[in-house]
Amino acid sequence: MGDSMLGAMAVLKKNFDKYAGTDAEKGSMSKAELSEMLHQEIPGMIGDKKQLDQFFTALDEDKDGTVSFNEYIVLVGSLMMMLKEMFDQ
Ligand SMILES: [Ca+2]
Repeated sequence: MGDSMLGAMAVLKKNFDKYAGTDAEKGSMSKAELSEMLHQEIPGMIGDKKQLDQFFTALDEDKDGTVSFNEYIVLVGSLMMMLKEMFDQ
């Protein structure tokens, strides 16, 4: 699928599965998994635990204590808007 939009979406899904799958709850990301993903995939974005807590709370829209795939997609959309300048270059 390479550089197609479908390929990019497959990468995002694979990325979610990779981090969501590290504990027993494989369909969603715990705070630890989200932290790991952000540190690995977007180094420097999260500074400290307080920032992570705020970020996690903002993402966990249904307040069930985990980030589902739907909530993750919202995160990706937000990141794309935040980092738009980077992609424009
Ligand atoms: Ca949730």
